[in-house]
Amino acid sequence: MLSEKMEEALNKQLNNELYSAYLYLSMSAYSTYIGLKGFANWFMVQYQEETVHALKFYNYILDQGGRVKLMAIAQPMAEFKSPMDLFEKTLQHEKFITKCINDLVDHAIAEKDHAANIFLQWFVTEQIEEEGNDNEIIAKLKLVGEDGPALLMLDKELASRVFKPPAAASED
Ligand code: OFO
Repeated sequence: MLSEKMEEALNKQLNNELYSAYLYLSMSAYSTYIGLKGFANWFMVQYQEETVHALKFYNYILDQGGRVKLMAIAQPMAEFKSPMDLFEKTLQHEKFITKCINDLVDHAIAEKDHAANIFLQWFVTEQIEEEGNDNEIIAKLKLVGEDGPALLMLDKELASRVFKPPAAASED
């Protein structure tokens, strides 16, 4: 069972996750446009992961007898300065999402909503991985600098990322 306030907060996060998907789809398109197909693949996988995150909120709200209220998704940015800019903006966005998840956990604890708290723990762990991935790629981009061949090697590495649906994502 969900309180009205918790239902509203979870719907807001469902919207945030859909925005995340939209943002990374935009970044994927930009990467393809500038000739970095590996970067484009990385962001396309990220887009798919965010869609799964959104569906987890969608399913959880319904499982708890709540109402899903889909809201307008904000327009994501389409222009970026460089590959480094893409990942700095990605990290910045993921830090925002981490704060949203932490606020939701605080909310669940304050309401003694143990089910929501347990549900949200998956996202707490996921955010550690998300920020870690971004920090790792930013560190590599710092090493690459202005070196074209090194950038193409990193592009090749990012081309190998494969979408793996998290366990039971379609049901949870
Ligand atoms: Fe990027 O983790 Fe969801 O939003």
